[in-house]
Amino acid sequence: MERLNEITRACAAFLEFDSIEETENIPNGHINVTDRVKINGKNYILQRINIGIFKDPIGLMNNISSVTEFLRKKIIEANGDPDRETLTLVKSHDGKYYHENENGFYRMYLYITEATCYNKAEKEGMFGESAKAFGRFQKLLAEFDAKTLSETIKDFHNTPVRFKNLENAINENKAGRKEECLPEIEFYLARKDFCPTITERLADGRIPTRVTHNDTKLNNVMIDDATGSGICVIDLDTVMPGSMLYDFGDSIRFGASSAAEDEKDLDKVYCVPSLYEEYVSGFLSEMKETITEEEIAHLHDGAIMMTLECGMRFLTDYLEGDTYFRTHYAGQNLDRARTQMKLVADMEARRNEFEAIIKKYI
Ligand code: GN1
Ligand code: MG
Repeated sequence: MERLNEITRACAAFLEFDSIEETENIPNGHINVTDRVKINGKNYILQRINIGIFKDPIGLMNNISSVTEFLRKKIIEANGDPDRETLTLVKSHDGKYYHENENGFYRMYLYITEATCYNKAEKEGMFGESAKAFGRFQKLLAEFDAKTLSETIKDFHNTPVRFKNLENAINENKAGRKEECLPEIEFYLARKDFCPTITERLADGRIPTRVTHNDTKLNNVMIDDATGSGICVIDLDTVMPGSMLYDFGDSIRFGASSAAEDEKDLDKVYCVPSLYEEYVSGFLSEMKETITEEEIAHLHDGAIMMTLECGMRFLTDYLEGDTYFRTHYAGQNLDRARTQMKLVADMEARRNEFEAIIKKYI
């Protein structure tokens, strides 16, 4: 009941209604709280933004409104359907794209009907469709002025900084869990020299800075129920200047894995070559003209880097007492850190095999 009161109160800031017809919590994300709500016969998405993590939520909402308005224009120019192919924010009664009260900071989107988010590629071709959607997203944003975007999380994909954070968490050992995860600590610390591979190339310009999504999990694309194509990229909280390698890499990390992010049986966890190939094919079909030689040369590093980085973040959070990522059971962050380790080791060991796949598409 308390939850329903919270939701009703937040929704009333955006819409006029007598009562909410339906609510459904959408448990996919690890950071914000997301619900589908049905009001006056129409579905919406209500999100409570985690302002402990997104410390400048107004800057964040300015990013999202300018990015979605830019995309809307591009989609209309291409004769697409802007209500389905990009997110549409709902204005509050105060004319803002957010609402804040004692319970939190909220935003509302139109709900995209007849489309679904998946945590695993359930059908052949689905992962490739997500690749095209993320590729198209990045291509459409190529002309977007990166200087107007605020950095919603500082050093988000700065892997050397993430490495330092892990070292600090080990030294501080706040939750007293260090002794439980010595092999995991050793695994991540051993990869220190690899961490700056992308950041140092971005810094000296060998790799171009682009406007990127930075959180390209498969479940951040809506797949059209009727056509099976990736129609809309969602979760725009981390759209910021970055590297194409981040977007490629994070997709592979999550979507080319044989198992869930928190699978306990590590024998089940590896990087699936056929899925990797589907993604490379779809992504490069959209990015062929813009990708540079240096980016191609480091594409597989991108996949390893994003997996390594995410694993370090899970382990850091475990050592700090699970304060960042939402967990559903004790030890989940350690399980997550372990699957990422397994994936990193697999992608390192089979580098030649994966790089041969990339070569086929360039
Ligand atoms: C978080 O919110 P969600 O679940 O889409 C995280 C990503 C991680 C991901 C790991 C803002 O994404 O960076 O890669 O969990 N988002 C933020 O599953 O930290
Ligand atoms: Mg997210």
